[in-house]
Amino acid sequence: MKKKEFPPDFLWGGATAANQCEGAYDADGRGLSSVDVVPYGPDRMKVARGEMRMLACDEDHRYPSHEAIDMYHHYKEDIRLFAEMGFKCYRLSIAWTRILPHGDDDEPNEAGIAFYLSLLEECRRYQIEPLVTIDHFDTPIDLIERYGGWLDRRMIDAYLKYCRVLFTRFGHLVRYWITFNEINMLLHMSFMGAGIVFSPGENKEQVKYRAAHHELLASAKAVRLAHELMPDSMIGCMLAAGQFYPYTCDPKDIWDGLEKDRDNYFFIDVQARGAYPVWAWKRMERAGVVPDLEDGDLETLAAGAVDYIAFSYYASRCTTADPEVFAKHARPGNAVFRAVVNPHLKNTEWGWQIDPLGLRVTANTLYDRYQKPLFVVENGLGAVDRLEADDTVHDPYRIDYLRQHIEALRDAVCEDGIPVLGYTAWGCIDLVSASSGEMKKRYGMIYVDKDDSGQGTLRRIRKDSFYWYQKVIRSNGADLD
Ligand code: BGP
Repeated sequence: MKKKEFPPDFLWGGATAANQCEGAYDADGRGLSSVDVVPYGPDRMKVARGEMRMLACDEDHRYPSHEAIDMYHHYKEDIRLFAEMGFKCYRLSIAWTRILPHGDDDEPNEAGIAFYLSLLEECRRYQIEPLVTIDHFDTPIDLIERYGGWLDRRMIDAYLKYCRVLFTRFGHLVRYWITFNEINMLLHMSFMGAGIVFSPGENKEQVKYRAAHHELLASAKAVRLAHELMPDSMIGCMLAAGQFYPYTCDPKDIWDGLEKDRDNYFFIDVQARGAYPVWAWKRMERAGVVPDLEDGDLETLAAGAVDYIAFSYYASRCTTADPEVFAKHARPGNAVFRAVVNPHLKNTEWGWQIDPLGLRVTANTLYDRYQKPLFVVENGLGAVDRLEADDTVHDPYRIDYLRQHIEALRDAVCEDGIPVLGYTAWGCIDLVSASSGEMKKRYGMIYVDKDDSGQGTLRRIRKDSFYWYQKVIRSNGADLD
């Protein structure tokens, strides 16, 4: 490989999730899912974290997933635009309840199958490699009502039933799969990540680690099933990555950073190596939260190691062991990850810290730890854009962010030799924000005319970043100007 060049088969593209873009939440037999009842507004985080029970929609709330950007009816136009940008890869997720409306139906919903077949064929028509997330913050409401979400072991069989349908019906069109989106989010947004609603007085940590054990078993079984039914497939895990930096060089801060990183690596250690790391078991024992092991569980995990490590990267994180320093410098707002502000970095409008070099740090750490190929499946800048009267959107801030991160990734690939399969920019078309439910937090290179109150024509408009990314892909990452 020549210096500073991405590999020739590098998979450039973009990423979305069904619930944040498809809309049509009750069309053609689709069942209700966890993400459909997470509302816009002040209750959103409470529901997403599992602190407020909402298993049906009510009149007092608005639910952004119901229409989103209506990709269900616009996918041909959207994929044509992705192809125009030069995408080699499109990461999407399948909505579980479009396929199995109750989560574990004996017969799949053929209308749902037909929709995804058509969408995937459309990708293939433009030589776009689809990358499918099997479960992107998506637990069928019926299963939550019957089982209480992933806390219950029976979720594993339901998930496997769903996987079997996906692999048998779409396996000829899809080579790359991810078992769970950002599996470590289960610890932070337990309803989004695992369909869990906490009861008063419940030991939350115990519930989370039990649910985690079930998702890890399900992931391992899905890997085996994928390899059995689709021998050429590549099936990966995925984490919300971003290294914790110590606030100072005080050894206590270093240890604190290591411990916080372990919260996230915990999942990937199991999925990549096929076993719980020693410290994890000790830690769960000390906290009294060891999951229930059944015969064969450890063998299942051992036999289900993933083929590659996918991750999202938006920012690094910063931490301190000193409670006073923490209180003084804590990140403001309702941040998903508790952290302190890193004084060396700038912030986005939503207070996410911008750290391109952190992507190189994170990629190196992940490869050192697992020695499996990596895939950057989310990265991008959420920002407010303005649609000009002449139908243009000038977003130099987004181009800057992406340029710096792609440069850092290029260093990881070219200078450090890290094998990276591809890069899919998050929310390549504007969509609903997962954490805030807003439309105005836009990531796209394609603008969608819709606002936070749900108004707009849903028209698609190319932003400046559209043409910039087109050039990046055409030059295989050599031209980032
Ligand atoms: C990740 C999720 C995505 C996505 C992204 C951006 O956590 O996998 O679904 O939305 O973050 O986050 P947000 O939409 O909250 O800005």
